[in-house]
Amino acid sequence: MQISSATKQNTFADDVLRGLSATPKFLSSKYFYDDEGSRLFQQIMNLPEYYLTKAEFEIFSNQTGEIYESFTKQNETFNLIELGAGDGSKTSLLVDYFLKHNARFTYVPIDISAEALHFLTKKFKVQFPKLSIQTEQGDYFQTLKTFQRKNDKRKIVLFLGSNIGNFSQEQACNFFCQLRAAMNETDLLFVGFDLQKDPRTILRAYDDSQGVTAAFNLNLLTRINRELGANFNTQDFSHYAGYHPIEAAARSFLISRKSQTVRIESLEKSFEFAAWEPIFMEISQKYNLAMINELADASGFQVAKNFYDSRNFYTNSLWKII
Ligand code: AVJ
Repeated sequence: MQISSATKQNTFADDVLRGLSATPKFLSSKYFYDDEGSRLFQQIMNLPEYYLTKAEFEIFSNQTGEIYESFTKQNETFNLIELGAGDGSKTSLLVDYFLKHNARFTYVPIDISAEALHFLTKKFKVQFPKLSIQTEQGDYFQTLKTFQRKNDKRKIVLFLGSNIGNFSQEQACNFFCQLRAAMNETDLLFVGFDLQKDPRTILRAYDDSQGVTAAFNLNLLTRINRELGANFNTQDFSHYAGYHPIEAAARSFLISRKSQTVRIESLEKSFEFAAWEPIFMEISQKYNLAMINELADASGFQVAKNFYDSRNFYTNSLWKII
């Protein structure tokens, strides 16, 4: 997933410099997804502890018909737009059902990564030879606005996988306000939210027993080594995850196991780490219904319907414009 804005984009080097110069230090989770990071995230989605993907998949499998009916009543033509489509495995459940019910729509995946779009198109062309598909590469909001100008059909916008969790609540509000500005009166937004639940269940999802999440976090240091010429020794950092039940936020950190200096050649700078100093890596915000309603309201939307998995771990929330 990419956090993007309509204004000028910071580079990886800018963001690493800013984060490692700050107190406390931080790095952005949007940089987790290089090739190795994307592979590790696939592995996370298959972990027994990582319930999010399974819950959303359950909703899409068991309530496909209800979802379809809530999207369109009169079989009018629409664009099914997906922000940050990934491998499209959940969306393919919808697409399959829609095609079998003669829905008239074009699937429009939007992503920053041309490679991800290429991969997805190839897969969908084989799986769904009859599907009308139009990829749009670029920043979400910019791309949506341009799309809106050249296409007047109704838009149903998907933002799945609890990707919204990587934003603070304030960032999430800004994100939805910008989305709102690129949408019309009858358009719909379908968002995946991870819900509050037993804190132990949440913590296990971000601190798995096989250490895949640890490797996922540490991989960002390896990426900095490779792309910015740094000399992080990943053995000298350890992954630490926590869940704060009042803020309803899971957070992950890399902790410096000793006092050390790391050189980053392309920044022409060295960074000091005190023993046990943390780098804040990622937030995964959890929601309850009041928070979802408030967020919708604050960004110009209204919740039309929530779809839940059988354990009420997760919701796909359908929003209309107010
Ligand atoms: C892709 C943002 C939904 O926060 O649950 C998984 C990323 N990080 N394990 C999440 C992630 C650690 C994931 N999202």
